[in-house]
Amino acid sequence: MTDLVTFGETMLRLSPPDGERIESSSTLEFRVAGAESNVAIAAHRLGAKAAWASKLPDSPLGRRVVAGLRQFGIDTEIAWTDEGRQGTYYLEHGTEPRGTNVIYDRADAAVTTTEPDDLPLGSIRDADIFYTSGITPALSSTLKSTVGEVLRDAQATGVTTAFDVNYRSKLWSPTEARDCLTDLFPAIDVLVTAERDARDVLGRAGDAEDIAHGLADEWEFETVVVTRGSAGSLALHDGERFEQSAFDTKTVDPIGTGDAFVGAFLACRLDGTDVQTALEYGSATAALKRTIPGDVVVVTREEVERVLNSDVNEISR
Ligand code: KDG
Repeated sequence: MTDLVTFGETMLRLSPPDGERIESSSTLEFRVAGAESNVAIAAHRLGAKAAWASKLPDSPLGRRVVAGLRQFGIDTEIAWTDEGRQGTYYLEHGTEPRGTNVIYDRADAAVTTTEPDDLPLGSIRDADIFYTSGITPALSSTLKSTVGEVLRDAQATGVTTAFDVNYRSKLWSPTEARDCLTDLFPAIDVLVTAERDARDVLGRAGDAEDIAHGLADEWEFETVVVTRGSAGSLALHDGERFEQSAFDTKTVDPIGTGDAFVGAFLACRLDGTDVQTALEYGSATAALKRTIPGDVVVVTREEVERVLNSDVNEISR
């Protein structure tokens, strides 16, 4: 049995060397990257048995995605298709004062046509946690309804459903996102949201604690986690409040920090670890992610524990 099954799109990430422009670089580094597979990998690195499910084109590009993920030890459950393409994104790393530039080339990707029957519903029903994020329903109207159906089915069969708002402004507007996500909320047990998304997309006001209480009261989530970047994180679980600061880190590549946090948090919850400790592992894993190029947190549990047991600064204390 798999502890955690995640579902979403994983793309090929192409990026010029640090400092170089996409327009002029003659080399592009090639990696695989997607929020939900990033979460599966982070959870696996912390000890969970994790699988990622999706629909991919039966082509060298689709097979490259699977090969790129399997090297990290997760299982993949794929609906292969001859229709649709492999989504790609281009990433130009930011150098002050030039910001990071993300260009998506993911329209008509094979994943956008995923119906519930394309997914491994048996594995999802057998899992302890099913996870997806707000990126997935943003990709197509088919995915909006598939995500809702699969979340409801998983929850009805006793699986804990976990979801990160993960708002991406290049995919949809805040209003479109809010309307879609609030339809999904009744089918979600564990909600993760960046404080910024809670304000700008979900229309919440107040501090992180007000946000967590407001969401938990309105939608009856079992757990709400509000992430606050360098200000740390706050969780409300069954009415009890937990807080954790962020760890100081040298940032080499920030992409995937939130996914590393969520994957580690879920891995801890899967093995029965309490919420406070799960936040600590999430925070340390997120800090380590920022030191690693690529979207994926390639660490061991021992390395995470070394951060937890060291005197690395917790920057918001
Ligand atoms: O959370 C990191 C993701 O944003 C990145 O891996 C790419 O999945 C991705 C997306 O849709 O932006």
